[in-house]
Amino acid sequence: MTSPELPILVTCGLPYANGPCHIGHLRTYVPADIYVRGLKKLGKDPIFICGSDSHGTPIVVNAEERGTTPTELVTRYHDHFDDVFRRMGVEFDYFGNTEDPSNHIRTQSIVRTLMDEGHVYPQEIRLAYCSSCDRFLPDRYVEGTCPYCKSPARGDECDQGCGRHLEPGEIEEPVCKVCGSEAEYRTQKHYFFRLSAFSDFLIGYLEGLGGTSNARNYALEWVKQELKDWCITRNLDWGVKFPGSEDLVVYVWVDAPIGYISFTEEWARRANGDWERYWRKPSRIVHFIGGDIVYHHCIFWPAMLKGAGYTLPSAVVASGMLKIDNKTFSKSRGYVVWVIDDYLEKGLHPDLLRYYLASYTSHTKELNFSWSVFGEKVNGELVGALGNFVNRAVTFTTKNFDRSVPDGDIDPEVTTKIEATLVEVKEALAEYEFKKMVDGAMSLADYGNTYFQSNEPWKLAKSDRARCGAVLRNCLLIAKALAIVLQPVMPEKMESAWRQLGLPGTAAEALFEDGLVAIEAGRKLGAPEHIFSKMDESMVSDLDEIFRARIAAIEEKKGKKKGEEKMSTITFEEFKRLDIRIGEVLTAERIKGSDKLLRLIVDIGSEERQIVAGIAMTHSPEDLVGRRIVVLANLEPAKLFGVESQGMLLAADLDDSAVLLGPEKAVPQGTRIR
Ligand code: B3M
Ligand code: ZN
Repeated sequence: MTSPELPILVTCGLPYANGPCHIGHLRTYVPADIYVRGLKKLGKDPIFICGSDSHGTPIVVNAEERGTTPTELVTRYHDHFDDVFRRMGVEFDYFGNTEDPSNHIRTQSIVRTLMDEGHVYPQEIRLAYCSSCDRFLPDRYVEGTCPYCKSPARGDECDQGCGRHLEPGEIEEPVCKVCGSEAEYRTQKHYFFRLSAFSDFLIGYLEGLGGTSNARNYALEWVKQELKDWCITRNLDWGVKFPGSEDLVVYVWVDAPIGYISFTEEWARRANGDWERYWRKPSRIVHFIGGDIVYHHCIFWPAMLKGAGYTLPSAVVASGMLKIDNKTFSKSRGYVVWVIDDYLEKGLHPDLLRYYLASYTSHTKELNFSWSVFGEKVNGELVGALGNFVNRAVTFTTKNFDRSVPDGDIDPEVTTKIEATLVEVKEALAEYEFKKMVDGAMSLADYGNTYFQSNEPWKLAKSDRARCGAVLRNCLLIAKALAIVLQPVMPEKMESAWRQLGLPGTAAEALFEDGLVAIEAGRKLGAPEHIFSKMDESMVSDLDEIFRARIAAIEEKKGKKKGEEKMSTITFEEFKRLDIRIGEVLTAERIKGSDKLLRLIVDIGSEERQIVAGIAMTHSPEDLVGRRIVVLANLEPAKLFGVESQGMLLAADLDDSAVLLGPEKAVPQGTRIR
């Protein structure tokens, strides 16, 4: 008796709907998409589920800082991620949102079950409380010191030190993130998930867990140390209400993974599917996640599923770190590549980045992104090896055989090479080794080039037309096999190859095994075109320049800030030497050749002065005339754009714009400021 195949569900970690997509995100999503496409090529029928994570304190804090609502913020970024994924060819069957009603309902149902089963208990705990803001300070609302390694840490995570998850109340020397005052500790009733009771279960479960060894091994180490019960409630309005409580929501790490279930339900509703096949019965669930959320997926999540009676994940696949230009990825320091602004909007094809992400290194190792390596990969591997081979096979056949596939036997050696490639590609998929998959395919492309070169079809065209035809038919088969094995990695580009080969249907529908089936003689090829185009050096350096300019700008700004902090004191005598006065702007005009500078004539009481001010970006000359301003009158004159400035206008330096200072009420020009 053969057992029926298990239904397969693949998910990706849910991006926080809290900021734009960068290539750090894609390091998880692109390989997951390749995996799903690969499964389809094995004849399987997986569903691929993801969605945005809309809860948690960072989103509330961010919305507050931007003067908007969490709903507005998460809707915007939900749409953004949805758009980026489509444009990058990451094709989810359903992309949900943890704020959707179905996720609230499923989360509350699971939490109730856990309570009914005795896995959740109430307990009074000490929590950071800000008396000036008059509120408890959940997670990101509080900063302080990590109790384990003493590094600066934030509420729920030691992000700069040991990386531990911190439970509410654990952080030492808490300070309110909103108002900066020292927080105190107060007690309040919260709810805990009895994680400690799941140790034995988890050890057994993890030993059999598939996926990448980094996920399994880290998790096993943690479980073997000691598991603490897990506080699953927070003092917040935004989130999924804790059942039976008006002022508590569940911790974001409860309702976020439950999104995997509720999104499957949403998918089922639309696709006439059955979500319980995946979550209530034996199935194969594969989670693709970033390496920093192994704890949540290998410990919290399976314990919750076990406690509530749902199907357990079969595999957790954790991606390695991302570096940008060999430096640790960091948005705040500018070591980031934004998918829309820095990549897609620059006219770069999504498949090139997909190829880079898959082929740079093993999925669990550190991936470095740099524009120079990007350029080399595109030019050397895609244009030089793959594109060149397909193009040679197609154009040569077009020219010499009137666009139709010639007759002739397939060389056993070619069949063997394709078979070996297929074996390697399938193994690679099973091991979640996308680099191995691409390397296998690219070695077939190299083989193709060598085959073409050594058989010299351009000579055979004159000396042995039959053999020439056979060689080309072999080449076209190799090209077809390449289009199939690389379709999961570069879906659009490989459809272009498919069309050129004149094949019926799409490269997407083809199975791996079809890579061994020669194209029938007589079939008409499509019009040849170059699949990839070369990136010239100036394009690569322009992209690199954008990236470098951003880092430099950030460093300059930071340098400025530091300068401000370090300013030393001056004496009153020194201060008295500054001649600061009220002035009135008499005339104002732009300075030719400069976007930033205005030339002002200012009446400072005793005389008129010409002052050059860098405010043209924020102020129009008309608006300045007649205005009372503050002038440093005895600053040494200096020439700016060839115009002498005899003093300086004072303004508050707000990021990139200047906010002019002025007197509180009418004061005559020339009045001194002390
Ligand atoms: N929203 C993002 C992260 O920590 C977080 C993932 C949730 S997966 C259920 O990478
Ligand atoms: Zn406060």
